[in-house]
Amino acid sequence: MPLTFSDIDNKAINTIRLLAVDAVAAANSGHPGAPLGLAPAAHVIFKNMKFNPKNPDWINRDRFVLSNGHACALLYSVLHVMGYESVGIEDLKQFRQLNSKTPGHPEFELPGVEVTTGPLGQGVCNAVGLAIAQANFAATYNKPGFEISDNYTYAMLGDGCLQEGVSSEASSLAGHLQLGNLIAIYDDNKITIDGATNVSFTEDVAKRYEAYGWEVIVVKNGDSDLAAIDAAIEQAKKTTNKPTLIQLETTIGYGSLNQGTSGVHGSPLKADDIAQIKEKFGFNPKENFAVPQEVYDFYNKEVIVPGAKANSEWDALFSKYQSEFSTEGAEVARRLTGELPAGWEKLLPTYTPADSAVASRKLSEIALDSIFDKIPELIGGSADLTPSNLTKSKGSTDFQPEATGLGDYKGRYIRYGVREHGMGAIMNGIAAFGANFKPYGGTFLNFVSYAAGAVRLSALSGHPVIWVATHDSIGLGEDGPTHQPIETLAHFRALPNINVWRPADGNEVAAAYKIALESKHTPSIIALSRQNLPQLEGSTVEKAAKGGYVLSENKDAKITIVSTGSEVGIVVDAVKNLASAGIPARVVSLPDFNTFDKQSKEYKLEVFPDGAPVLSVEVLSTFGWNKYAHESFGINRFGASGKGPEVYKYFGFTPEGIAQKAKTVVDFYEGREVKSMLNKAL
Ligand SMILES: Cc1ncc(C[n+]2csc(CCOP(=O)(O)OP(=O)(O)O)c2C)c(N)n1
Ligand SMILES: *[C@@H]1O[C@H](CO)[C@@H](O)[C@H](O)[C@H]1NC(C)=O
Ligand SMILES: *[C@@H]1O[C@H](CO)[C@@H](O)[C@H](O)[C@H]1NC(C)=O
Ligand SMILES: CC(=O)N[C@H]1CO[C@H](CO)[C@@H](O)[C@@H]1O
Ligand SMILES: [Mg+2]
Repeated sequence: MPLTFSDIDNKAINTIRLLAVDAVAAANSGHPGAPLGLAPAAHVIFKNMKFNPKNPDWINRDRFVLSNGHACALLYSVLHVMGYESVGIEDLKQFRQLNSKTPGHPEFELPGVEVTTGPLGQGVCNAVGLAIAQANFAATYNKPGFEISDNYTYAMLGDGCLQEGVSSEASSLAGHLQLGNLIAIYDDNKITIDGATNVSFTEDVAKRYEAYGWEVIVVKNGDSDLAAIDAAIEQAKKTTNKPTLIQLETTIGYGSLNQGTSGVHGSPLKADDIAQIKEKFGFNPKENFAVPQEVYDFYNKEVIVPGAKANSEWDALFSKYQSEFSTEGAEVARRLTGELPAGWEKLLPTYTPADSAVASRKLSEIALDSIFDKIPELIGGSADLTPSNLTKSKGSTDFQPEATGLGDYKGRYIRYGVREHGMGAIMNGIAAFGANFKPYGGTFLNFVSYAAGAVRLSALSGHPVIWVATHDSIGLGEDGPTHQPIETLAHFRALPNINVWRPADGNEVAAAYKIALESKHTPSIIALSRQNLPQLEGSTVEKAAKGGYVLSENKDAKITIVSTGSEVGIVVDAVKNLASAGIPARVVSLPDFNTFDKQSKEYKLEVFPDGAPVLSVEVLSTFGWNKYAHESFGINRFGASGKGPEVYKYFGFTPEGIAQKAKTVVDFYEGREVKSMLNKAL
């Protein structure tokens, strides 16, 4: 049913506009332009949405994503008037101040903010992930008469989001997937920071999105035609087999003396401009952060009360669902607590040295296969490397619209296509949906870098997504330097809050999955080999789960060799070499720096004690290893194309080559006092 609008709607919209203007003015920093242009659309969207500000985590709420995150003064103002306790009027006054609840761009932690946005292009991809998660959740659990999951993900995005390539990746996939639950509102104001968009952006966006398989609706007067905005949303809601892009023509900085120019994009309005805009909108120019009581009352009646009612009706429905469908009901209830099925980790395979050598990408496939059926919140996929990175579990079917005949929305395997960055951003959205969704996605380790923008946001927002990153070194061989990672691990190890695993054998792979899946706020990259790796003497899941451990101890060691992944087995052989040359050595396996760094100092000093030098061995950049190692043997150049074993030999990563480096290190440190690199003040 179409909504009706009257004077109070305009007063409410102008209240939101001026709250944003005042917040930016108080901070003397921020972006007033987009909030002034988009307040009408935000108002109409939130009036259409089903959500309960008193229970922001309600699983069946509609989601709203502000992909143009610089417009967050709009979002904070909206959350305030909609009754979110997370944003009081004081919080608006503290906009952009140190440790306020209203930081410079929206952050996931704040109730009402569905995803962290600001890096343009990401938010709309997150919205695609939210829509995928909703479709999967609904298809998995809805029963006739029990629609425990329904409805919409809304996203607002600007010119910048549409210019960023990542949004094209996700939008193309969303069209293919026929995500009718996704409604995106494009702020077509023809302005970015550089001025008019016609200096760089003259494509026909509507045609592009139609070509992706979206429904496109143009609204000519987004500044004031509330009925047209509402009609567009109504139509978008009715279209259930296509996502919808509403191309909304707006005026950036609507009401400002500088409206329609880039001058209002990212600078506070001047005092005289603020005075005139308040008068224009019928507000007292002397008052700041004014919210007329009738506006609060209006939103209370129109949005807050109905939202609370919808939530309590859903609660009643869900409790009937639980008694009617006890298995599914218990499963949903468990997922909502964020706990994995009890004892799931016992399903992970373990290995002994008697087991045969296997590529760790294959070990990863075996691990995923062993848990996939038991963990319904696992939702996998690959950026077009399914057969070679082995991410598709035997039990899985494709997540596809039924109409394609390729699968259905119950499917838990997503064909992302060759779209690593889109995949990363979509996985963030899936994780942000809640219901304990655990997305994982496969690609070559080297191409995780393509998705670095999204990986950084996983870490910043604390989305525990998992990258199954195969072909993790020069060991991939013939594909050569374009495909062989060198700096990749150093880069991601430098990122806060991410586990970067490079497991050496089956037990270490199991440990990586155990920690990755148990993580509630930390993403993981699991770097896996193409080549076969032996099952190591001395490895256990428990030890590897500490991130680093002594694989083979030697009380008389003159050197510790620390290594990761495919080189650990070679180091073990090098140590045998050294033993026959009379040089005792110990071996440390360090599959994940971040997990190891969290162990006690006491434990870390047991692994890296004073007394003997530490040599790191890894066929990647040595950058970062000096945290643990006195000396490093790695590759600080690009790799080489050739057969994997030959490339290893070429760079000297053989038992003999490593033993030679170790001897040089032992000779150099002979007679010197050696302190552990971890034995430090800070
Ligand atoms: C990935 C990324 N690149 C650059 C920026 C800096 N930036 C912030 S807003 C903006 C212009 C965006 O234009 P548009 O989306 O049209 O927003 P409007 O000016 O209409 O508010 C830019 C380049 C950013 N936030 N993210
Ligand atoms: C939204 O909810 C209504 C009512 O439950 C339902 O009829 C409709 O199909 C839902 N739409 C989507 C896209 O889930
Ligand atoms: C570009 O857009 C600006 C502002 O909308 C307009 O004034 C100008 O004429 C346009 N230039 C061209 C070449 O289209
Ligand atoms: C589960 C799955 O898709 N496994 C495939 C992995 O790739 C190999 C070949 O590279 C196939 O033989 C498997 O069927
Ligand atoms: Mg713009």
